Amino acid sequence: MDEVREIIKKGDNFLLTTHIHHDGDSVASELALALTLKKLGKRFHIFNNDPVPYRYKNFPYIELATTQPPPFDYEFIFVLDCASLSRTGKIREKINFENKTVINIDHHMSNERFGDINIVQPVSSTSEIIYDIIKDLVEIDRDIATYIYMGISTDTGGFRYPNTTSHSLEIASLMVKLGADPGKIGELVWFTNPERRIKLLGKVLTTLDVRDGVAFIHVTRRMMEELGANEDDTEEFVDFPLSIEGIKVAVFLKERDGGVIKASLRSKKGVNVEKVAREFGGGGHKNASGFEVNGYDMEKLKEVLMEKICLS
Ligand SMILES: [Mn+2]
Repeated sequence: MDEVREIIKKGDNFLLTTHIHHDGDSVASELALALTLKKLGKRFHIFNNDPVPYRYKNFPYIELATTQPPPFDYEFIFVLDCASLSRTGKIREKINFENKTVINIDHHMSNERFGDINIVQPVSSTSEIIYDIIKDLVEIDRDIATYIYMGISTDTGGFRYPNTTSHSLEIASLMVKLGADPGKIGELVWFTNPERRIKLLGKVLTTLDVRDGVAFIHVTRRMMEELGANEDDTEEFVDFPLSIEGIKVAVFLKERDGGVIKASLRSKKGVNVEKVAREFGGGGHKNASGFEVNGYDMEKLKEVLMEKICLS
């Protein structure tokens, strides 16, 4: 960590990126680091595969998270909240890694340690690690505090998931003291849904299929097209099947273009779904993982998953 702090102090050209299909923590860790670099008067640029999802659109300085290549040459590349370089999507092909120092900061234990410097810790969120890095570098203002709080609160499902620790809560508390507003952040993230999202949720919940402690839901391209919805609109849908009493694993299958199915897995009661995702070339955490496959229909994939999910 000291090494990264030295780089931030001494360096001047930083490129920041994160994983495809952002979530709160990926946006928050990028912006918290970017606003720190801004305070220090450094040159930086955020270059992402995807635009920022609607639910983060009213956060401060969110326009800094671009899908445009950097306008200057950079020396250091921060890859945040990203277990492998392929998870950056097209960014991996669009940026020049030659003679650059790659700094990999993540909390996924499946992380491939692809950086020149790797900071991989089993904490709630990448935002939590970013806090530990920047806390002595700058005075944390309200905007930075807002992002750190948002990243921790989204990756812990509003401080409800087992990855919530006293350290995450301590940082969250400190961020509130420094100006983060839990009610306002909660409203922006969880109570600013577009109508189409709730209509889509209604359709998706009709697909609920419970088999021996495993609950499946799915969404098809057609269901999304009918409502003008996109995949961002399905974020956290998987929490609904997981909320059923007695369910140990919830699986959300999303049909993507070209016959690809994206699977999101969540578990309770100590069941390890990271192992299952890894068998399909994916990854994540013990309680939350995901993967993509080609060549399966929903039914076949459910059957194969039932075999692989070991409810010990
Ligand atoms: Mn994360």
